[in-house]
Amino acid sequence: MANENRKNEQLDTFRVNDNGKTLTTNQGVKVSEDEFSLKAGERGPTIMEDFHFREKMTHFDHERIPERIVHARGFAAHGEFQVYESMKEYTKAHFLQDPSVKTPVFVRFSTVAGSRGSAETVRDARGFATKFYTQEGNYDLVGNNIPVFFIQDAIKFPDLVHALKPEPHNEIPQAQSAHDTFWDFIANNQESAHMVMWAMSDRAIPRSFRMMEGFGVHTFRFVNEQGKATFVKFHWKPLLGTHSLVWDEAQKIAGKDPDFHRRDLWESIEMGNFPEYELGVQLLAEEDEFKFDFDILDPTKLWPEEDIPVKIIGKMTLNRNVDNVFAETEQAAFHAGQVVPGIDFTNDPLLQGRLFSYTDTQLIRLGGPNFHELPINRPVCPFHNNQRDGYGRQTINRGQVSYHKNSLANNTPAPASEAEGGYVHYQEKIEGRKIRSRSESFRDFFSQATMFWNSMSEPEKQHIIKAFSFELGKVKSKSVQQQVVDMFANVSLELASSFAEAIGAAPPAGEGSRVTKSSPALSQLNTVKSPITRKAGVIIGEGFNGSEVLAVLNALNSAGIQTEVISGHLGSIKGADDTELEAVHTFLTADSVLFDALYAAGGSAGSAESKQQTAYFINEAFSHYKPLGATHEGISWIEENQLDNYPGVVTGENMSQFAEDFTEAIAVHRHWDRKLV
Ligand code: HDE
Repeated sequence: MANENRKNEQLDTFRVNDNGKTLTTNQGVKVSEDEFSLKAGERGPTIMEDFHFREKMTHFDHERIPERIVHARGFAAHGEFQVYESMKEYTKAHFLQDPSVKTPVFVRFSTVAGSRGSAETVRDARGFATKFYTQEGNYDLVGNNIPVFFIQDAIKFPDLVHALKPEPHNEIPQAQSAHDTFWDFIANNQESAHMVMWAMSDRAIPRSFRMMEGFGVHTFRFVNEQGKATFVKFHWKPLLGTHSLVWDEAQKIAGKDPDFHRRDLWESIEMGNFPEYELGVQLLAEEDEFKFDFDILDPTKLWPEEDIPVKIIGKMTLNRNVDNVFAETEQAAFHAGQVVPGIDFTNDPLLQGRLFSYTDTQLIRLGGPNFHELPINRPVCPFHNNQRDGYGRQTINRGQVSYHKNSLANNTPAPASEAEGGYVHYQEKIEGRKIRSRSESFRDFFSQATMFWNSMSEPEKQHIIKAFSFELGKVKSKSVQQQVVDMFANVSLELASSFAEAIGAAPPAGEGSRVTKSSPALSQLNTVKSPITRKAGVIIGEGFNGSEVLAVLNALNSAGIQTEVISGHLGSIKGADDTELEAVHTFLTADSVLFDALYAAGGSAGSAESKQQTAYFINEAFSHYKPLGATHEGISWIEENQLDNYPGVVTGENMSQFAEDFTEAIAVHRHWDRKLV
């Protein structure tokens, strides 16, 4: 049976529309006055018996809850998931059996380090947490946009996060890893090398939540009806491809629009441009567990896609924004340990620790053990057990019995057998001594970090060198800087020498790496290139060539590109032939960093200030390798700034040809072959 609207129907029973209603207290008593507290005389003191004032103020005083210790800054949307073909051979998970079943999902994207109000385009990993409301209970795939992690054992997580967060003595810096304690942790916990390479790469500054991959990171298990297990790694692949910002742009957006990523997601969904991601799995037979030169339980390692292909098994579409960010996004409680029959864990020591931490954190964050009753967290299937009471309990469990086993209720609620859908943990044979140590097979910290480096294109390598140079350039301790240089010499001498020079450190002491392996799938240069949903700013002045510019805009729009007009003032801008275009931005309210491309469409260049601003916009977009287009008088704006004749700069007299070429240039995303002078 299709499951598509169950979550929405369930949420609907909690939705309230206050619009047009009479103001009441929480007790339902109509309020006669909401501007003046009850006083003893017009100029006298407020009186305790003012129950409306007391209730309003008390509620306000308690409106904040603790933010998430990590991933505090996040944004979410609803959607649905459908499998392309039955995965019966590998898993009995119900939501992965039938292509006609639509499973409701709720996805929360996040940064990791920053506080709840921090900017969104900072250099950081992004959380990609998906809650599947399946008919067998909730399944949470709580992943990141980077396929590996900093540490191998969960016991180090508090240390990592303490080092990453603002330093405790002065609470600086916010939402950044560019400071001493983070890099001190890295140099002294060298298992982090691989993830640091990802964090210094373009992956850590995504263009959009809609254009980043997601990874389950750990190795999980699929278990089929026959009880046979297969190791599995989960991937989300965005249909729009994986694209990033450039660092200078990311930092500027953090000031110009700290909500850049949530705005992008919100607006795309409102416009009907629903973000889509395919679910991929890498499958590995149990008997192949030891066939690799890394341990498949080590979360600092990925499985190269060229060795173990990603099988695409389904698609998720995000098609509905939340009604209320606090009620849904903020109160959503994800947990890596929430699984359904057919999906099981492995002994990855990072995963094992997560299985404890996620429930524990909700207890403080959401104030007690009943967070599963919050509308966003409720499963869409029935749930019955003997758990009772606690803060904020909403369910009214009827009857006398709240224990198992019992006879007074015929021993119900009763456990289900495996055949009836009861979750039975995979019976892995375990032998060993209790020991605080790490397996030797987890010891190689650098080979995959080098593989990542080897897989990068030249511009991506340059970005990584710059990122290290920036981050370590902010580190004050010379000793920490030098330790990091020496550490990354194990990854690549070229890399370590380059940023050592940039930060004035001694050349690296190490010998470099002998690893030659690379994995083309890791380079973003090989991603899907599409103009769809890209945003082009259209700089226009009074008296522009109405019909021709409109023809260009129509052609761009039909190619899926969004166009927004920027001019010296807001409102109507008149073309030479009385055509009108609505300027929705001025040079004051917008900035080139907020667009994927700029189109200089001509008309009067306007005041000296407008001319200067136009030059600033196009030069900045150019320096961020963005496509630039120009027609009519716009061509001279480009020429005056000597930006013509560069890759990705398109000028044209023939409008349909121009629109076609400009669309192609936009699809490329960034023109790295544009050598900046
Ligand atoms: Fe998390 N992580 N984590 N994490 N994590 C949390 O749970 C934790 C790890 C991830 O949008 C917390 O509800 C430990 C890896 C996401 O609500 C907390 C360890 C991955 C989110 C927690 C890890 C993640 C969290 C904080 C090391 C990628 C946001 C608030 C063993 C696979 C979910 C909360 C959302 C959130 C603990 C490592 C992803 C404290 C102990 C690896 C996407 O429970």
